[in-house]
Amino acid sequence: MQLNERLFQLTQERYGLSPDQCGDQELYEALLLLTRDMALARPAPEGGRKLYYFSAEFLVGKLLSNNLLALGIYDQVKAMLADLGRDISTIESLEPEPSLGNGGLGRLAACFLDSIAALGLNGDGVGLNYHYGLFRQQFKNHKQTEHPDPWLEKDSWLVPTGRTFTVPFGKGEVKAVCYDLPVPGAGSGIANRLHLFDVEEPAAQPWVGIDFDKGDIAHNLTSFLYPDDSDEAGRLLRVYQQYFMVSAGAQLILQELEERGYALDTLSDHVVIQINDTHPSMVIPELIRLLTDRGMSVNQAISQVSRTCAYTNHTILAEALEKWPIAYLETVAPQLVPIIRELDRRVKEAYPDPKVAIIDEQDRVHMAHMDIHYGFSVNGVAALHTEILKNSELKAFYDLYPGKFNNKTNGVTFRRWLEGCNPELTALIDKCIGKDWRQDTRKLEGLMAFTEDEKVLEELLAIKQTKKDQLCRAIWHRQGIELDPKSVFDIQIKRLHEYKRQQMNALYLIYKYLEIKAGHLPERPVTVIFGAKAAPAYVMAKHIIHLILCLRQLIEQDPQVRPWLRVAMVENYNVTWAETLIPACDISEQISLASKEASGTGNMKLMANGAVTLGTMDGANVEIAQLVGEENIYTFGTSSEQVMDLYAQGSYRSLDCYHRPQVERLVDFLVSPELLAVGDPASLATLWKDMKNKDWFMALLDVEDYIAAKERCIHDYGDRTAWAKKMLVNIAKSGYFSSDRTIAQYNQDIWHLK
Ligand code: 26Q
Repeated sequence: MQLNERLFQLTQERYGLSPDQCGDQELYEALLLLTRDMALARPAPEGGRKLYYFSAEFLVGKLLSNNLLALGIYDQVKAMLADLGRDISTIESLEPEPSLGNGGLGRLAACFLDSIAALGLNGDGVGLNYHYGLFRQQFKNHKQTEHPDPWLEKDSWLVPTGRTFTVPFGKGEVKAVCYDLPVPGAGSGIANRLHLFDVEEPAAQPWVGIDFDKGDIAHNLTSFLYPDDSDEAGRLLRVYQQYFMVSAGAQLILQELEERGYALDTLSDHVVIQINDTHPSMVIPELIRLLTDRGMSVNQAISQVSRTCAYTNHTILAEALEKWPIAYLETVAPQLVPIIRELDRRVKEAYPDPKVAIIDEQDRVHMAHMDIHYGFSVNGVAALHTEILKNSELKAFYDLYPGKFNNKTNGVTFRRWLEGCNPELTALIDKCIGKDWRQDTRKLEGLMAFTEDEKVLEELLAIKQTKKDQLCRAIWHRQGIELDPKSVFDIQIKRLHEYKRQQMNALYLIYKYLEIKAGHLPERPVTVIFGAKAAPAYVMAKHIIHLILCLRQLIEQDPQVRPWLRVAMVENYNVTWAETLIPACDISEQISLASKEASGTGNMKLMANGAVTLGTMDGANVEIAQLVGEENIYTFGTSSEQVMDLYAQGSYRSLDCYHRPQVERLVDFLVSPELLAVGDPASLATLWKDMKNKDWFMALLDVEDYIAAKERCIHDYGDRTAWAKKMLVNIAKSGYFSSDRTIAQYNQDIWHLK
């Protein structure tokens, strides 16, 4: 059936209207169903081993245009809508964004599903269907407030599968219901699935302060995505969620194994499980439990599971490494405790070093340790990160199992992060080098032939201007903030965390403000744009948001400063915002304290859209620098080795840095009369004291170097041809960071799917 016939049929059935009589909302709903059914009708990949990608987060973003592109019908649908006098982007804007993730790790899982399907590989996602995704952020009185985000609508991408599993908790059973979201692969003709588990009867009115008796869990388990990567509250709920996800997921795996006609003792020949950070680590003891329940010996079950599970580490921040008190597990899943104790006993027998124990002296279970001992692969997410794991954080394990450790530098899907969000740039690339780069993004290197082509460089600058104009309109439309599209756009978009050092960027704003007030006008106007959510309980992160919003007001209300320096913070930064911000960026801020950012993936998306990186030698920035060469990136700051030495020796003294004359005046501005007049004195004073006396992530150590590098960057922007060349080199070299490459490497080295 033709697409327009199918659309006609759908709108008739649902609303008794023809498409041209429909409103935008009806058209959106009909298109959603049309697209979903086409994706569902695609076959699964054939045979071979099957991957299950277990993740507590899948930050998929809006799916309509993504899926239309994957199905190869985007242009057709766009034209069909145009014939009806409708604009596809208006229709797309009606889709709610499923915010089933916090940040990098969740978005990576979504890019991976996209690439697995595009490569035609047999791999499904396993996660949870949170009814409220990450909170919606608002700003009130220059402070973040959090609001529930009920993203689920009657019609959505999720389809009921009829599959249910019983999950046994300490306080009784809860039924897990499996919903599937189809994941069509671009160019591969197949579709995989994202399996999202839910409780049978979700609470209509979710409880916020949950008391963990059985009734609450049965109704509230999937109510909220745990929005926190910092605090201790809600930890027990987190463990319930994790066990629910892995138990249902493990049962699904064994059911599918049986359906495919394979015996249990061939599990590792037919299945591989990738554990996305430690949130799904309980899948190891759970699978051992399920296998032994089905009659397998303990030894054989351990051996099968150990050859099936592989673990990815995403962080070395101590506070993010999960260690659950065994008492929590006794409450949530007592049946796992003897299994974990046995796994720990075997480890202690073989390796007496307490550093590698699963259960420590304080009776806490180290999830990562379990993954490393009882998985066959351990990978970091960028070259530097993996080296740090091997030589420092996980050295004791690397000494035991050197063969298990491997690097898989992250990547992003260029279908969403270039073709989808930047059709203008895509068209220019196609015009220069043809369309083959879609299949192999390393072919973008072909753009290197155009670095002296003035016409191409001019077109590139014009496209950047178009995207900046579009961003200005979006910020005006959504927040009533007017920006100067001709200024330099300096953008920092990522979760708010002290190690990412948004506070150092704020110190730059203070520097610039004071310079302008002193009559030293900059060479050109600069706009600094932030997008960031702070975990609700992460107090210092909220103080930093407050500081940025106060600086914005101060600068905005000053007619002397405003023409030269503008600040904006987008409200509720999410995937959809990123799609507008990334193509419009001139300077990409990647300024984490070296050694702390495992990889970063925003850095890759920004580079592919022609932004020039201003960054530390951290995470994947190191690989970006290697690829583009020093003329095409601005690096600064203390090296990761030096930073790790400072921590090891406990020798960083923020006060010493504070007393440098240039630094002191910037930090003290936090408690200046000007700023206190617009902000909350207590909040500003707390941040001031912390920066001066603690500064755990060493913003003051690098701030002078940072300011100098940023000033160089803004100066160099003035030579438009030279800058356009830097942009083009960045785009040309970005192909390495496609998640298609990352996934091909996972498959080659770890999964062996086909
Ligand atoms: C841990 C314990 C208790 C509660 C929550 C958590 C928790 C939740 C989320 C710990 C970590 C996260 C998220 C981590 C994350 O997003 N890491 C990022 O992963 C990206 C993909 O690999 C990297 O690019 C980033 O560098 C890394 O910060």
